Amino acid sequence: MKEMLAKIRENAALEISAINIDSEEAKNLLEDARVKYLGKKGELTSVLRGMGGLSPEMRPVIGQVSNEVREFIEKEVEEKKNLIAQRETARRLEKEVIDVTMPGKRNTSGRLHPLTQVLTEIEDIFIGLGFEIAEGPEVELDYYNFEALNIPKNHPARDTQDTFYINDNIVLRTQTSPMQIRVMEKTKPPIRIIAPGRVYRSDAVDATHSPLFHQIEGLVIDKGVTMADLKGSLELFAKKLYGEDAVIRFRPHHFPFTEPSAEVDICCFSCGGKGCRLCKGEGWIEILGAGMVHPKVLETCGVDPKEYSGFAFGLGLERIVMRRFDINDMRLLYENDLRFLKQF
Ligand code: 2NL
Repeated sequence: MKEMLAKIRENAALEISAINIDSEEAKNLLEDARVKYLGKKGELTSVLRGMGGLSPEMRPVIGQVSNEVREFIEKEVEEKKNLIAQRETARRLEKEVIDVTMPGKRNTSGRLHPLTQVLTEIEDIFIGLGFEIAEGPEVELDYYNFEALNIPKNHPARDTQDTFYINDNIVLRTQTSPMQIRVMEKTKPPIRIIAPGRVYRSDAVDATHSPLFHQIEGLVIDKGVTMADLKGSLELFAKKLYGEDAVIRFRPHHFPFTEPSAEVDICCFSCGGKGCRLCKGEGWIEILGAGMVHPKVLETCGVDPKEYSGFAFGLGLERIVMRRFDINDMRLLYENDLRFLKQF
């Protein structure tokens, strides 16, 4: 039995020392060896099982030898384990060496889309005037998009040529006014809001048209609001957006939801009114439509026109952005080509 134990000791020592600590499997091989010699079903255990047949004098002797062999193998395993761990650490450190002379990775920062830049600027101007921002559904009831705005059934805007219909009662909103109607319905004046967002028209895509574009509408309702408040507010807005020298004019116009209505032009900031390519020789550039909210619209929304009056306006974001950055094709604003967007 002593010889068997000596053989186990020798084999274990050989097997463990033969494990190549550089190899990927070193850890597994070592564990296999440990189980093979020291495990519950291992060689040492099976020798000890045979001790029943020994004479009482021999038992303690063999017991002691087998303990020594066990301790020896355990020590071998432990030492090999440490070697493998050391080697692993060394390998990792080698791999993770940082070459401080290498050029660094540049952190490129993004930026806001030109539409978002100008929208934020416009929102800030109106927030400064005490307006709140109202946002709402892009899929709207025909009622909010047309009916409540005094747009009659035969109005060209209601044609399927111009409007995307989901069904007879539901459309993709063609302006953000439906949001203003919703606010008027449930808010007691005074009301001061702007309603920015996506709107939809059934237009073919070209350099100046897109079936999806952005509009910002404003609405003010209070006691004693007049056309003078409308003019003053829009003049201030124009000066904030285009600079203190900005000059605007009001031209009579017609909208079903305002009375009186006007279109508002800014004196061409490129030629100063003489006429140039930007203003197409006109000297003036149209920037928005506006007017005093039609009494019928107020009534429909539960606001008493004898007690309250208000003004409203609407402007197209794309046109303002295109003129601001001299962009000649609207499609560029939606294609998300970074080579284009990086310029702004
Ligand atoms: C334009 C003209 C305008 C309005 C929008 C409005 C909204 C309500 C009541 C009355 Cl709830 N009016 N909005 C008023 C005048 C003009 O937009 O040319 N937009 C691009």
